[in-house]
Amino acid sequence: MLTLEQIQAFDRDGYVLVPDVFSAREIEILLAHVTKDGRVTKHQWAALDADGRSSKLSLWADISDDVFGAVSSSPRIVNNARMLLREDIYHWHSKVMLKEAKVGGAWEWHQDYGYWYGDGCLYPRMISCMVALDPATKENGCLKVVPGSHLLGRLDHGKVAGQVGADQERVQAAIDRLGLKYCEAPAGRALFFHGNTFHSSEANLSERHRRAYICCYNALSNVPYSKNGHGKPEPIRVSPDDSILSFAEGVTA
Ligand SMILES: O=C(O)CCC(=O)C(=O)O
Repeated sequence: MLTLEQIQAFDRDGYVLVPDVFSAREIEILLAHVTKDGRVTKHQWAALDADGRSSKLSLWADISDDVFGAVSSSPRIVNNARMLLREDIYHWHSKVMLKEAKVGGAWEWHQDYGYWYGDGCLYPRMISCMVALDPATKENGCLKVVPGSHLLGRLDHGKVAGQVGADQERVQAAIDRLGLKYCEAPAGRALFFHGNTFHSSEANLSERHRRAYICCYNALSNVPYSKNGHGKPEPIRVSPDDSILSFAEGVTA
């Protein structure tokens, strides 16, 4: 459960980093499922960054019956996301960001709502939770955010190399005024960020992977008017708190 200070930080900054949301054992189990052939391989694709590097991810919109569904419906994420948006939410999509050592590409500056606006969501009542699966540092391309940028409204987005990015002149002006923050995180830490928070990450030229699990939610009051949205607009049945541990079979400590 988030503290009042953490909720106030999210309201002010558009993001909050929450330590130890998942234990070392839970992360070990999740990573074992990320690396074995299955859902992550099946849904994988890549988008080229401005330097031509490949930014890989694997994305799906259902809350599956596997360990990934257990994370996306975890009370530690869902109840906190409900609290931060002050309303009930549904699962939009979840993804594994596979920023591999030495080759993992960058993600250009954008707002998630810059993408999801195009799906027909009228309000930016959307939130993401990024869970570090590997320690995320400046060197291996941790997420960068512009504190307070969620209050600037939605910027125009357009093509930046093989990705969709925000108006770069405005992003730079916002960084000049508001600064930026590298969200370094040990494995198991979660970063909740608002749908309008500017964020990006640099390429991973280091020797260490930077993988992360991101689950995204939309307010139930904000179902897209189009038929293009992600996920099913229905309340989430949260999983039991120990449910990740129930997928430990075959994962050696
Ligand atoms: O994984 C990253 O570094 C970027 C993730 C991101 O920007 C997103 O999912 O919207």
